[in-house]
Amino acid sequence: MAATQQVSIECIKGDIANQPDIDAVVNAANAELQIGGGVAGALHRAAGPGLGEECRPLAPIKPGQAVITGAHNLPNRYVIHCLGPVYGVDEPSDELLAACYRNALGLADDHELTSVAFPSLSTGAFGYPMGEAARIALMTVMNVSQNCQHLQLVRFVLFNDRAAELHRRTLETLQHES
Ligand code: AR6
Repeated sequence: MAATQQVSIECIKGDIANQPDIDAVVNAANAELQIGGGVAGALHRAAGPGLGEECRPLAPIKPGQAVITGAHNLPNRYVIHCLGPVYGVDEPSDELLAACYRNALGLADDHELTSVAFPSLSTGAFGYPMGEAARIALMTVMNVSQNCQHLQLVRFVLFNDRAAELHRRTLETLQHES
């Protein structure tokens, strides 16, 4: 078996639709994989209508699931669409949220991708408290990425300074705990 390599995890403030140095960006999708608000709005608008068309036969997906498509007019190679849990509705929310990150990284590694950018899944319209979501997201990425053969960089792209700082502090805490 090939040796796995150390994966860098970074947390930045930015727009998930504008990450040109990244192989695959992750969409906080709806079950129908069509344009929505927040991340799904930003990515589908930037990608153009071809993304919705490619998604149609892949839908619907279930909470925790991930599917991969081309990136159309986005400056990336792929989009990985994840349906996060609606907080307090899709249970167990923590396991379903972790499954999103695990399944997305599995698809990225299957496609031999070296870099993936995630938004903070489920923390907008789906109501997941960001502190809890950040811990689950970062812990899952730290664990799963150890078993990826190709991955070198995972970037969390957060919409404001407060969210970016929260993710950086959570990452530091988890790295000290491990
Ligand atoms: N770049 C990075 N982060 C963003 C961006 C952006 N361009 N836009 C919003 N965020 P959400 P969810 C942040 O609602 O909770 C959609 O309508 C945002 O501040 O996009 O998984 C879909 O159609 C928040 O912290 O995703 C679904 O129905 C986080 O990204 C539903 O909402 C996720 O917010 C999915 O809800």
